[in-house]
Amino acid sequence: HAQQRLLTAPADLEVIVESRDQPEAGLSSLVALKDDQLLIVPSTAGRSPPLQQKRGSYKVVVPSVKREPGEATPTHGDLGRPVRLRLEGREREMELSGLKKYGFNEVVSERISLHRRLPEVRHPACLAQQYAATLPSASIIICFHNEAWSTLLRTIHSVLDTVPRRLLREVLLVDDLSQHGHLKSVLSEYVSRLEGVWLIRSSRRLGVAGCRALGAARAVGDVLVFLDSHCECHRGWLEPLLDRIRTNRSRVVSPVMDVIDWQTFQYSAVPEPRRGVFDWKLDFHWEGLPKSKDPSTQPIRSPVLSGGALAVDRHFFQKIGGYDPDMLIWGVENIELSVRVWLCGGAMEVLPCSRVGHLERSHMTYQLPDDDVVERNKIRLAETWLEAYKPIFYKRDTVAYFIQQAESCNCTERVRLRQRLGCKHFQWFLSNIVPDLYVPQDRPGLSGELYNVGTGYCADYKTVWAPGGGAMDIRPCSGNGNQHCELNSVMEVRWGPMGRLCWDEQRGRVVLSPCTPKRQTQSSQQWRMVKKGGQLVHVLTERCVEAVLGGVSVAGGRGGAQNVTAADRGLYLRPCSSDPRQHWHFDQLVAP
Ligand code: LR7
Ligand code: MN
Repeated sequence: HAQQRLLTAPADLEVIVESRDQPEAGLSSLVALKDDQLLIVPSTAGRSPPLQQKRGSYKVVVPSVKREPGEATPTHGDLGRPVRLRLEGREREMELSGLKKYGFNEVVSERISLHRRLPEVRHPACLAQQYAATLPSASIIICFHNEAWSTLLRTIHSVLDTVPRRLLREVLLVDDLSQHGHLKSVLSEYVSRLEGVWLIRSSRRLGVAGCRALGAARAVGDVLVFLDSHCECHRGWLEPLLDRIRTNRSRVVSPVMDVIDWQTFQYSAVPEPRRGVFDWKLDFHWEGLPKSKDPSTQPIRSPVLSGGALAVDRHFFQKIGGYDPDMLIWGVENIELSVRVWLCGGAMEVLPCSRVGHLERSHMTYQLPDDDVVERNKIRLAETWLEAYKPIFYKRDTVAYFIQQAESCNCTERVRLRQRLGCKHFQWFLSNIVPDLYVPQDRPGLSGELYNVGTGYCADYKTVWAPGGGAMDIRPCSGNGNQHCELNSVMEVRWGPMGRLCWDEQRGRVVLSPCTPKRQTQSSQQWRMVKKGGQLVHVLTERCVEAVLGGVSVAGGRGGAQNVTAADRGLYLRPCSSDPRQHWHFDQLVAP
């Protein structure tokens, strides 16, 4: 505590300073040695640079910050405004190393108050909403692994600043075996001074699901609220969640997850309404919905919820099996929980009047123990819940398929849980919760990698995935499932893990466009396979698909040979011939 106390500083002392009258100095500040003084600069990274000086007495000086008369609160990042710093020298170095270490600008974060105000982003109608006088109490569970000091503390304080005392049973911080020095005794000491906040340490790296399960096991509140360790809660965020659960204990609800920018910490409201979905590679996406006539205060049913902020009745959560304890480190646990909630008697919703900001990092900062962590979690999800639909996933993610072949997943416990709870079948989820999700047919001989005999390459897509579509490409066969496609019974060639893109024709090229409903009349998205010659015929023009590699000369339609550059590489429609570059077959990568 910096209040004019003398500190005795041994070498390499870490000094943490808190100033009551100058919150903008940050909770911890860069402490530089100047003569016999420790100078506190309102900027830093939670730790002082190691002091080179010997043991001695130092006076702590908090530099005064120029302020308008009567201005009590700091201005950096206030109301979610972007903070742009032009740093030089040592501070610039700190900025760059922070970016690398955390995937966000830690120096900016250090300059922002732990109690900053957020902009009002709720629909005006939300402000008039009434909630029951008596609401269930909440246990807020915040798991962290090597989180930065300022973001973790801002998360905690934003909870304490926004949740009425009567609704807050406790805040449980769960340390998932962090190594960073500032998360050790310094944090314990800091937390011990916060009423209602408890720190639990795990002696094993548990990962997101395991860590949350540990917190849940200790919690005593009526409702569990899981929160990422770098969030900022908007005023009034908790009441809508608790009220919705109060009226039906099997509802699992989430705020709208707004975005905090990793460079400037700007708070931005995301477009609404949106819901969470997954594709056939079992990856999670947010998806915008058409604006409905309902007022923007109404809950939005969501097939899947992200894990960033999630509220669930404690008894209901435990009854349906908590989090799958065998989910590794990171990923998929949110999809698994969502599917389970829907199939075992609950519902998932986003509540537009509840908003929480989540800091989106530029990159993932922790090392996963091996490359296949997410794949293994997907296998657990598939083996436990997908039943007959499993092969659709494995065909699009052959890495997962071969892992499962080599060491079959031990999911019997979870399958038994599914049976004990009498959960519905996955087919029910498909037809009732995601009726608009395309279910591939994957017919033998008409699905798989599309191999071109003339080039020895496979049909591919220029970029990974864009909602609008684009030109088809021809590339070396990948074998990993990313090039999987199918010719289905309505003559479409469907592409992409969502199955929403279809082969189409545009100026003589094969392109992808969003699939359109097929009527009686012929569509430009219809294709036919000639089994004997292996040709793929565009029904509307009666032309054949020909693979064209860059830098070679190909036979042009009527005009003879023409030069093709790398940029022109792709699939073209040409008069049908016996050219091997018009010869295709579907290669199955995994057993049906
Ligand atoms: O080993 C670990 N142990 C942990 O305790 C790894 C992580 N964690 C903590 C971590 O400190 C953080 O608090 O778990 C939380 C989630 O990890 P993040 O923040 O590193 O990852 P993320 O933001 O990409 O997380 C998303 O995916 C995760 C998959 O496991 C979880 O479901 C997160 O809740 C989820 N976050 C969001 O969905 C935020 C909202 C996104 C939007 C919009
Ligand atoms: Mn996160």
